[in-house]
Amino acid sequence: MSTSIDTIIDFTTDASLKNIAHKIKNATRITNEECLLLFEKADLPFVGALANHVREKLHGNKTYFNRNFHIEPTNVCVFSCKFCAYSRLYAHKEEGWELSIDQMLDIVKTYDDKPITEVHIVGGVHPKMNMAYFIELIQKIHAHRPALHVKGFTAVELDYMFRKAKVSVEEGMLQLKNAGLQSLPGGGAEIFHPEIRNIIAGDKVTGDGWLNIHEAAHNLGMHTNATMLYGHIEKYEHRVDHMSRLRELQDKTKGFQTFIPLKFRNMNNDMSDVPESTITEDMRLYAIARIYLDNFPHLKSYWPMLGRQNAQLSLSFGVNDIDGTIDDSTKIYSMAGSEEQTPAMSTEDLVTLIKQVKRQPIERDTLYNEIKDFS
Ligand code: V47
Ligand code: SF4
Repeated sequence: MSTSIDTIIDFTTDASLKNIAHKIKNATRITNEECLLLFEKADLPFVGALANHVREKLHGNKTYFNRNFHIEPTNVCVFSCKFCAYSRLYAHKEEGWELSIDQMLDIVKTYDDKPITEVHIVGGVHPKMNMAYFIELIQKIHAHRPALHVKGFTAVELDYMFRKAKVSVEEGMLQLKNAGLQSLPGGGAEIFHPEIRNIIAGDKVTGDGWLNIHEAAHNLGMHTNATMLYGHIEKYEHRVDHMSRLRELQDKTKGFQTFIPLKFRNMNNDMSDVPESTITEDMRLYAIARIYLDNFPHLKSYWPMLGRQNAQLSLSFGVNDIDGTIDDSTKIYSMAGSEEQTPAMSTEDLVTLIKQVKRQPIERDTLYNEIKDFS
């Protein structure tokens, strides 16, 4: 059992940290300066107790997962993010893969007799796969299995698609929504601040561009997620800046569902000399995100990248969602050095993982409607 917030308040001698603990107890928002202070000064038990308080107030012991599968249309990409172990430039496309619409539909059909609720489509930015191609894909998936929720395309893919099709962000989003796209995943956010973004992902959509695309989706009533790639060359200030831009947009639109911190993995990429963050630092980040992002309903740890044991641990540090029963088509992390080389967990595995730490496993759909309580 974790320490209660009252015990933490009693035992904290540092006045500014004590004040933050009082704020969280009273459900008062903390400032950016206070968030930075937590990164700089607060130890894991302190932020853990506060985050757990917030988590249990919001969700009790409920821990969500969903049944989904991924389609990765291609790993050929016009961009060259330094941390990416997954993409291949078009000039080396023979080393990569490119799926036709029929091949992707065949993947969808392999799940015909399975109780899957979501397909997650995300991949590299292929110069020849354009908006018309993806509209056709979405329409065909929809026609084949209308109840399947189509969550797809990072703002990076969308930005490229819209620019190539010469449509505005608003017009492009509307066309995809009309074709059957229902929500957006949170990828491509990395670190918004240009000081870092220009170094690690300088040639793709800017932080403002990413936020713009999510805002346009929210304005159409679509829900989206947000990620942050952390634990590389960014400083605490950049994390605070990133989360504050998300909190601000969420105040405006309320369209984000889940914040997903993504731990930088350093294998097979151009940043292999950058050490990975420690597990203590990972858990501190989850906890601080839960404390700071008071308008985000959910905090997700993505087990294929963090590893299942660490994802389980994160359930004590603010996390209330551990994604889904992804099958082994997800290559983005195994290629970057995650311990999950073939990321697949059955529903039973996920339920056991959650129950082992005395939380309540709930299957959800993409929009967090509860499907089944497994407790
Ligand atoms: O944007 C790439 C990250 C993201 C590495 O919304 C890396 O439900 C760590 O966003 N080390 C794509 N991370 C995946 C993504 C996602 C995943 C699961 C669920 C959802 C959701 C979204 O993967 C990229 C990038 O930030 N990534 N390379 C790496 N070496
Ligand atoms: Fe391309 Fe995405 Fe990899 Fe960047 S992270 S190189 S945009 S596949």
